[in-house]
Amino acid sequence: MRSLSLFLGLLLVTATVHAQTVPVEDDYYKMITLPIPEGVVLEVGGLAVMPDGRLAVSTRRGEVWLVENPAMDGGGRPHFSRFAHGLHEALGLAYRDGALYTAQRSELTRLTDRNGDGRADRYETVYAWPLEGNYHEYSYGPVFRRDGAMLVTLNLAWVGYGASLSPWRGWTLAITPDGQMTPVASGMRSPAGFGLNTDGELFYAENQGDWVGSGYITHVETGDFVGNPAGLRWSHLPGSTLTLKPEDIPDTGEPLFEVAKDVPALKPPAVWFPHTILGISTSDILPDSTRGAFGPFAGQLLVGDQGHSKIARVFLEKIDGVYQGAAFPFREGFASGVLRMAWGVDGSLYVGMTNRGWASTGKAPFGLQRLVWTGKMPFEVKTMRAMPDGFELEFTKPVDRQAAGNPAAYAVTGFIYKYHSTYGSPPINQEEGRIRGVMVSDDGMKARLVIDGLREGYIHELKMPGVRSADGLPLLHDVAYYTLNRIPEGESLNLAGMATSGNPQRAKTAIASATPQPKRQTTMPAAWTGGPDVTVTIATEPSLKFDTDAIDVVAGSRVALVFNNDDDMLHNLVITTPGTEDDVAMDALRLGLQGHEMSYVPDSDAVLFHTALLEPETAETIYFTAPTEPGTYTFVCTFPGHATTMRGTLRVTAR
Ligand SMILES: [Cu+2]
Repeated sequence: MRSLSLFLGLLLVTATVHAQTVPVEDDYYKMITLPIPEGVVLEVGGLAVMPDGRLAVSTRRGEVWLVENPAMDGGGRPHFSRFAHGLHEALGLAYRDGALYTAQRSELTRLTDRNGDGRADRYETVYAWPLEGNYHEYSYGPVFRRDGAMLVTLNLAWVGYGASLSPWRGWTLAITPDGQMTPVASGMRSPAGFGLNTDGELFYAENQGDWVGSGYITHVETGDFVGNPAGLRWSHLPGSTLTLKPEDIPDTGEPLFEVAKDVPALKPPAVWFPHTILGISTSDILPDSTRGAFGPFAGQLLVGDQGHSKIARVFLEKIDGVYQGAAFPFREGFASGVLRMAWGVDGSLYVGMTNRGWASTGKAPFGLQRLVWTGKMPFEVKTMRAMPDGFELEFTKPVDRQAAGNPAAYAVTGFIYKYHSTYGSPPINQEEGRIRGVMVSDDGMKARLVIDGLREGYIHELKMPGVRSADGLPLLHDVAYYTLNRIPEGESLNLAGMATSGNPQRAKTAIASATPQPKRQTTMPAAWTGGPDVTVTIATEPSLKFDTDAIDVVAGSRVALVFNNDDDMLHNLVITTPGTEDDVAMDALRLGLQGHEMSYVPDSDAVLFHTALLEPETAETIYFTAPTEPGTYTFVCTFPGHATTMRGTLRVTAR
């Protein structure tokens, strides 16, 4: 009886907490939207805060705007004035000594206002590079290095795969203010974001694609090769810091850290961002240099994501001279695709956005927002450090020692991605680790986990659903992804006196893989001796769209549907029962680590028919008998983030 009332009491507490008091990100970090004057297309490519607090914004459309009073102090509105125009896709901006510097497609440019009228009257080429003209040849930067040189990164072209069509595409370059260029490193595919950490070390953010299984950030040093071989075709040029050739890179699908054992110049990522979970397109990297003005994460990195309109947080540490660390969710819900971040003079964060004609979960085509810490302390894992036999978590607030000391409060899974010329990768080699024990510090600020089954080179997902703060709250984000490049040497913890897991089951369990998918028939059924009644072809269009809004088929007819993915990213095509397409898309998003291998098709009665998840420039034909019930069905791409724009109607008409 007592246990029943205790149980009911717990239920009540849980219900109350859920109804009223479970905090959300917005309780700690407020988003403030800056009003942009009508007619200004502020597709943000670069942000720079001037010493006087004005915010300079460069745009994909080739303009530079100066924003006075961006913090809207005293309730005043920001004032926008145009500083420069006519630039070719200005995807970065930096301020130094009275000048603004921006990377255009083909050059690094210095903009100065000599007569002080608030408009640039001098556009100077600092250094120019060749350009082939492919749409995907973005140029980013600059970021000032501590020695005063400016860093610029050059995107690969896209010709059905990443290609370096002109010298130094796929490289990071260092350029001095007087125009001396030195190549730094190669292997970049789509290096939209890069920045220095608080120690002045360079990190760049990569986007999933060919040779890139998932997004990541990599520590970049002179002479590094960071993954995509296309840029290596220029390694013979004078000044190259590499001797590797594209053909030196084996295309086996082995994980990158394994290949790096045979290719010493190949640098594994410092921290991976699991695709569709922590984002789909990593962008800017900005260290928290606010010394506490922005909250408890001083010194850590913020990393933007364009497609998911959000920002992740990264704790880095160095083991045996190698960077590694944990990525955590931080703040989602921005108005458009997050591309750039910059600190305001008051320690708030300006976030510059564009969806670049692609799409993002934030629906606006562009925007400018400011993120302000409310001063309230979120309950978060502040740091996560590798230990010889597990991890040490440090919290922002004291934990409930009993809850956080229970091994069942945690779950750990290791996995990694393939390294190959194919676009993207599913998570592979998944294995659960076993939490052998947990020791919580006396002050409740730290938990030491002893774990069986940690693997060097692997990403470790740590879920912490059972952890509670001393005042009863769940973690604001109860998951972390730690990239374990090195397991530190040292003494393992003595488990005596620790809470240990009572379940001595298998230390390593391969997770069940691919479920059968009978709703996808890719060969014509033998019974269709006369062939299909109708063959329909649907292709893709840029900006996350199908090229077909609606198709008509007769109820019960035999349909061959050709889905031709001629886009530059992964897509599927899923036909759903009427009115369920949004639920199916949401279920696909929740598949998490299992999503890729399931082609982002949830196991649901609402899914009628579907294709596989198709690589760029591939096609698949599926065969199905149209529903016998006339009506309006929807076809949709359920790859996370695509469903809002990538959908059409299947009209089934009566026979
Ligand atoms: Cu799609």
